[in-house]
Amino acid sequence: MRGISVGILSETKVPVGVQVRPEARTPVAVSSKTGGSRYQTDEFEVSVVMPCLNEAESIGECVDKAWAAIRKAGVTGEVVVSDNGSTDGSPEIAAKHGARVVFQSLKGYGHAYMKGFEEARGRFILMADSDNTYDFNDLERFIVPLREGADLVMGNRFSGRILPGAMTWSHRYIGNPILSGLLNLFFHTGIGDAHCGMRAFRRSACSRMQLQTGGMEFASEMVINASKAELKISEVPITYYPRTGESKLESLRDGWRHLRFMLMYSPTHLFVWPGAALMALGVLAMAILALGPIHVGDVTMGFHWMFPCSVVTIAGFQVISLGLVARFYSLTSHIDQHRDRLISWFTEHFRMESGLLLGSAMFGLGTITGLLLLVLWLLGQFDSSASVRLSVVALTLSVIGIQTIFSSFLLSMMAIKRRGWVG
Ligand SMILES: Nc1nc2c(ncn2[C@@H]2O[C@H](COP(=O)(O)OP(=O)(O)O)[C@@H](O)[C@H]2O)c(=O)[nH]1
Ligand SMILES: [Mg+2]
Repeated sequence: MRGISVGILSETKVPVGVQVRPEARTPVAVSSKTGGSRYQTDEFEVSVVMPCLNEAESIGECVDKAWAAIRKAGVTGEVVVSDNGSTDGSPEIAAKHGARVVFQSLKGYGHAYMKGFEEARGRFILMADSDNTYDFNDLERFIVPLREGADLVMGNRFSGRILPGAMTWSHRYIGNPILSGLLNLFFHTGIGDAHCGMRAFRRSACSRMQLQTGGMEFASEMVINASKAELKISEVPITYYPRTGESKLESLRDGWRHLRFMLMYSPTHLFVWPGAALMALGVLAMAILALGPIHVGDVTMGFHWMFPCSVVTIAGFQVISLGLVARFYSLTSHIDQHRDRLISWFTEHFRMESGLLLGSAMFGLGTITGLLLLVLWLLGQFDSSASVRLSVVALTLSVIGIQTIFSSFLLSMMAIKRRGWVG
């Protein structure tokens, strides 16, 4: 049934918390900073939300199909189309076919969806592209798991079908597997098709996903945040059809945006593990070389090799320190409230004074050793190769000591906000 008024809404730059439409049944608007809905009560069972950017060739058909699916499923519903810059008359076509068109002033796929979710009034939201790639008849398959308690239902094109011409070879065998693989490696979501554009979720779960990104990386953010918020996620196999009209996705730009988002949402993977690997490599190689030259075939590796090892060790330590600061930052600034084992251990055991003591001990040991070597040199008893080896170790220790002292201060400053006072 099409029980609601149809038409294009003007751009809604109303302050949050203000009722936007005059309809008697419109519930009171509430805050919706994170992609959550502005409506408190469920007006319909399902809101079908579509983002649209210049899809004049397909939008009308998609809206018709969405309405047909709502009727077929026998549920109450609405079709919301979110536009933020079409120049081909798509919004007018969508409205003519019975969609409620909402406008977003900010550009991008993510922003369009956030506006659509904000304006949705269904108990469940089904989201899908407006390019004929998804079959709205699948609506019921998405609603059933939601009715049974799932919070988010993801379509899975790989366990369903991908029709010839629907997905490019590079997306199917390179882009999607790499990005989905990294997503699951970093965030353990277990989702088979993390970039599928057809999904449904419980509207009340929307604000728990804390959605913020404006571009195509929104698709990753939703899956990652839903998983971090421990929402109940299920998957349904679906069919993916060839697109009508031109794709708005730019593979390299958007692939990078997904990757960048995943890295920034996981400081542990971005900083801590690579830093730890660098440092372990540097320390190990330096320890071996400190004992004397090593021979690899005809090549002899003397103390000169300790310089790059020292650089690698210091770089590794700096990256780890930055990683801990980044992790703390995401905790205190509420970017990521999830606590993995590393951060739990660290927040429990880290004390600024311990960091200062450890840093001072390393700095002191390194500096005293350096001074002793200086005295030996002044006395003319400087054995070049053994002393240089020792001085590289001493310098490395001093630099790491200084870094430890100041990183401890910085981490404690960040903890002030979290715990009320330094740790
Ligand atoms: N409103 C709006 N919709 C967008 C934007 N970018 C993409 N879309 C829509 O989002 C859906 C997905 O984009 P599409 O080009 O199909 O990307 P693909 O499915 O990854 O190839 C389509 O319905 C587009 O019309 C945007 O910046 N604003
Ligand atoms: Mg598409």
